[in-house]
Amino acid sequence: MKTAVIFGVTGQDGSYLTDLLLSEDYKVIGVARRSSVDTTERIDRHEKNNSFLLVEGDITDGFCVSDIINKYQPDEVYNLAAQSHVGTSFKQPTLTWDVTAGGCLNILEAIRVSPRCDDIKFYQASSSEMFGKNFTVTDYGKYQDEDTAFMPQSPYAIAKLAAHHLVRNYRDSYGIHASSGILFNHESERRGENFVTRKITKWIGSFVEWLNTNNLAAHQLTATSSENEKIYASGHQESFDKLRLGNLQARRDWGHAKDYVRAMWLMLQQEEPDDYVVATGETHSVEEFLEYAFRHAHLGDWSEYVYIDPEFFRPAEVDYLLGNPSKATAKLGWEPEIKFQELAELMTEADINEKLRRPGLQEV
Ligand code: NAP
Ligand code: F7E
Repeated sequence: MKTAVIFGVTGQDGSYLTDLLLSEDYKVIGVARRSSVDTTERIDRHEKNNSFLLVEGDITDGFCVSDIINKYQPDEVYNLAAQSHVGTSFKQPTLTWDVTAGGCLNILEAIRVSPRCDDIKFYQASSSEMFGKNFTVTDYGKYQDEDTAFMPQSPYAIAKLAAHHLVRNYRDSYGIHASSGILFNHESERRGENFVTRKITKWIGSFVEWLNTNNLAAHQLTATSSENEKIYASGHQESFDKLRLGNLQARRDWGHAKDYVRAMWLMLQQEEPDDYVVATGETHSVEEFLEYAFRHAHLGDWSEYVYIDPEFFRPAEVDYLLGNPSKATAKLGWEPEIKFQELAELMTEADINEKLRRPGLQEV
């Protein structure tokens, strides 16, 4: 039985990777940082599984990371821990740097000094944000792949790029089996609630619940101008706060997290370590996500419900991401199963069902 340590186990990807590794018969050591409230909701389903152990740890504490590596003697180490919100990284750049860049260095050092250094395979969660404003232009269009130059646009992306270079440097310098997955945006029903896709579907879930509670149908709502911050229903006192969003024109290559953790695992099953772009090969705007989600919820025109709030614009934006995953497909045999429309519909349905507690539809 192989042993894997997952840093960032309480996050979206950590929970899907735990599902995958347990199904592959691993012993999984999940590392969660201390918190004043419970953060383990996404992995509670494994609480009673003897192959799953939750331990306390913080990647900014190098001694703690070393202790964990030495105590559990893992075959594979996955670093999914990060301050992962791009907008927050502008407000907390130092913390973002310490966790997202420094934390990765602490893990690499713990592996380097471990007597089992040669037996440990390491995965680093790199990000398409590292490309920032850059893309490769060809006759077939513009995209990002492993050869596209990086031009990061946020403290988060810069910290991720530092970690990315550290991984390459430790691989070249010490022969560590260390791979980075340059993953494009991936979402799910378990996505954090302040990323744009989940923020949209979570709002739809709450709004549908409000309509139901007040016995209202979408056509009874008073048409509101885009400056208005609330939605009113004719003949009713109640109002509902509009969905407040920032830049709707940004384009992303969005896939499903369940597919993407499979790519992480495949990277560590390879003889040689390497870096791979993981993406769907499609790009869509935030506006398109709104269109699909509102249409699926039968709410009509999304623009009636959205208030554009300057608060959610970033000091610098990444306008266009479209990944070319050809290398991952050729070398890992990886392909995404869920694409944009299905993703938007799955997430919308899950958030509506959660609010209405309708039986029948299950989370994937
Ligand atoms: P997430 O949901 O935000 O999860 C981040 C995880 O890191 C959480 O478990 C969090 O713990 C943990 N963490 C934060 N600071 C820590 C610290 N000091 N010590 C230990 N753990 C700490 O992110 P995700 O979407 O699953 O993404 C996983 C990784 O992939 C991240 O590194 C992210 O930057 C990267 N990535 C994500 C995407 C994407 O689209 N999802 C794309 C490319 C790369 P708490 O639960 O306590 O907060
Ligand atoms: O923003 C725009 C925003 O925060 C997507 C992380 O997982 O993927 C993620 O980073 C776009 C941006 O994701 C709101 O300006 C508009 O253009 O969902 P997001 P992200 O910044 O792309 C990468 C690959 C990672 O590595 C990161 O860890 O949507 N947007 N209005 C908004 N974004 C948010 N969050 N909230 C809004 O209200």
